[in-house]
Amino acid sequence: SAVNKVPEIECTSKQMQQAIVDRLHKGLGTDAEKANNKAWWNATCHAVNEVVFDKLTQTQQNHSGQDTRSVNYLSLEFLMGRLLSNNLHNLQLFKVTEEALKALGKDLYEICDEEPDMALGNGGLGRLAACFIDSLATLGYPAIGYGIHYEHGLFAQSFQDGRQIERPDTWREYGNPWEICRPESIQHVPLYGYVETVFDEDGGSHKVWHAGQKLKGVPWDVPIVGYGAKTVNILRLWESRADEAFDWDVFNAGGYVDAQAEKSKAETVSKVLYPNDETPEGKELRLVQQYFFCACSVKDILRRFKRHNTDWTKLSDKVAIQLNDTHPTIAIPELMRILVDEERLDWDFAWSICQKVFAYTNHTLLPEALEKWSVALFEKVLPRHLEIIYEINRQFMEVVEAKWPGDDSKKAKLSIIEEGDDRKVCMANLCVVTAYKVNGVAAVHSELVKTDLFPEYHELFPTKLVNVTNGVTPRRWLKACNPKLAALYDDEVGADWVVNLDKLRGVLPKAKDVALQKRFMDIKKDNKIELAKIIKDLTGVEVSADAIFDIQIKRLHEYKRQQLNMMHILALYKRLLDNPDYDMVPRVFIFGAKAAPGYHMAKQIIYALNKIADKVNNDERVKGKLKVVFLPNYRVSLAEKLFPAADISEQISTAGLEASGTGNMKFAINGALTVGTMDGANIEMAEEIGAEHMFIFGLSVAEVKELKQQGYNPFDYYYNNPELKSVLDWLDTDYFTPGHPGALSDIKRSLLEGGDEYLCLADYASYSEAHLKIDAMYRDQAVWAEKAILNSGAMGKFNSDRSIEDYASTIWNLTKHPIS
Ligand code: 26V
Repeated sequence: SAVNKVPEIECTSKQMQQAIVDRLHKGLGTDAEKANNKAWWNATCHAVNEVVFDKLTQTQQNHSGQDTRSVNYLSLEFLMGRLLSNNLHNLQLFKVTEEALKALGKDLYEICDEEPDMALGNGGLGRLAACFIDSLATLGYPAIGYGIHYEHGLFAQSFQDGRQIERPDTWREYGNPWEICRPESIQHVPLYGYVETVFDEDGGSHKVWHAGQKLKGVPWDVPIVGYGAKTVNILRLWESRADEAFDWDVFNAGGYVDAQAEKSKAETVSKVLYPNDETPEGKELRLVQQYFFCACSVKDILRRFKRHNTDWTKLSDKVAIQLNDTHPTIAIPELMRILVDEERLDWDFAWSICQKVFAYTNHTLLPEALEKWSVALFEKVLPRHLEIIYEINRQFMEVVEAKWPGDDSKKAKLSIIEEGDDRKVCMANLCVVTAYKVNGVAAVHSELVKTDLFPEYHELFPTKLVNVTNGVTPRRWLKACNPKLAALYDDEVGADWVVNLDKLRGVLPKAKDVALQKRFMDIKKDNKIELAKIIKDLTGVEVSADAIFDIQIKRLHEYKRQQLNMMHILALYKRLLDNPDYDMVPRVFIFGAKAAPGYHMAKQIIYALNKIADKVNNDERVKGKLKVVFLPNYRVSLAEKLFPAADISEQISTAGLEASGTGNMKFAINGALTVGTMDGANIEMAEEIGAEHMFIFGLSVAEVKELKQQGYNPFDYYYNNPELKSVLDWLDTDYFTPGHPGALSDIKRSLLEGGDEYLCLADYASYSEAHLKIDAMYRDQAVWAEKAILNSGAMGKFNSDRSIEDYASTIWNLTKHPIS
């Protein structure tokens, strides 16, 4: 697009040197002699901010001046990672800053490594939000991300005797140069208390919520720099504080100490990110967190609207609110409450507005992950919102009755309130009833949302459920993380692939070109050598860059099947022990994953993989053939080192369970070949790349359903596959945990007596075969190189700019407002 072509900012190396040294002196009170790398990082960030803030002001003035329609992306998670390298690339100042620092005796890559990750998310859902706001700014759309300013992001992980240890993440212990506090935009949030009905003089009545507690929401803004640096949007993160005004009474009554206790209670609300274990517990603090952030955001949205508007019919012209999963659902009754109780609009009018403002994205089909809150808890924390939900539901039940007269089972299924001993509020149902569009995140997932998750809703609202396939930003996930491959693409297809990833198709006709293949494979080798150094640093294990780097990085969950990968590793190990001449291309299996602290089986799988790694890596008999490494503390910044160095990408979820996946895309863009099931976005990747250029294996969604229907018995596979049996039996011995037989037995148990919910045994043979094909193909480096190029070059569809254009046209009805 024309928007992003010309480098905007003129800046010489001399000027950049001056700016950085200036920040060292005047901003940090130090100098080039004394400064450590952290100080250099800080100074560089502040130098960059001088440009960023300028563009930020321009963008905000422009959007506000034109009263543009904007999208408000509400998400409990934004997994931003580091910002310096990305901002430099998007400002097109990376090269000049690299030169400037070099002249000052500093290495920009080392300086970038000083930055703590902004880990305000768990995994796919949070990282998607981060890619989306990058794309929104790059494309010139008015957009604002709303989230929580967690003091502690996702826990830091280490291993002790192979077991996961969690420690608090301290990303902003010493401040963060990227955020700006905006006390002028503070919001106040009521909680608890009771509802009073006030009778009006005209004979009507309205409700007044008398809060039992109030919080203060302090916004921190992080500038989001679009590529080409025309548009700089903001990510607004809310931090909770005690509301002094509210607690003044306690204070005045001489309760100074009590007031301090109240204060720290209020601050716990934004203290820590909940680790996702796909089984939301009905924790009061989590509900308060959700409401706190939604209340602040909705009020902020309305404040901006009211700057230019008095006519409420215009709200849906100016505002779209995207709910990232059900976590921000409480924004719906909150908007209703403000419109009805505070603005005193008529219910039906307010409801019609709500139905035009909210859209909802579903990110998982796992039934245990669908949020439900107990009515009793709701009544205590948000009494007025519960009343509003009841009224929404009462009216909706009339719609259901009209469609299916007398059908109580339909009503039970569709009701926002789940009846029973412990009545529950079903957040997903509230979303689907209200939202004007509901989307899944890959084609197959969106179909399953229609057929399996919400079939009755789909019948009732046949145009509501749609698909928007996920994507990832090529700025971070190719240009910044893989500079050598990026430079090759600049040469081959022109530098604007960065804003038009379809351009990569230009390399497809040349996939057999020997010179191109050599450059491509040399780059991969360089990246593997770099990763090998990191592996040595982090684990002490030496790996050879001549081996196949086979990588599985994602949250640890049974449906993602790290245990299937593990079974195959054990089989290879066994083959090598049984037959020292067993012919295989050397392989390094690399894992990175955090387990939710309360998820026992996930933690066992980490433990098992670490124990197996210990044994394998120290076994002289398999030296040079097999290595296994589990990298501690997998996070965005580590991912940036892993994707560029991968030969094989493991995408092996049970078909039907991985909504999309986005790591799969990052691997392929960087030239890894996928071994994967027909699940999530793998299916669409196969359409783009050609399934023959991937290693597809395992049961399809339909076959999974059929097998489960006819009654799946893992023992059938266990007894019929001697290798599989011996691998599982190995887990019962103390071979990997000397002196502790049975330490790994519960993994075996869950795969056999436990019923193997995720069909690892059913897919094992097919998976093992796929790996034989990988081994055979890798021996022909020309064929491998060709396939790698065909994979990378065909990934145009999976950039988040395309996803955002899909949202903008099919859901948000948004227009670009490029800043000139
Ligand atoms: C659930 C919970 C429950 C309790 C507390 C915190 C928490 C946080 C997140 C979740 C649900 C996470 C769902 C999720 O991450 N889905 C992933 O979304 C990706 C982006 O669409 C997609 O690529 C992955 O396939 C999907 O698993």
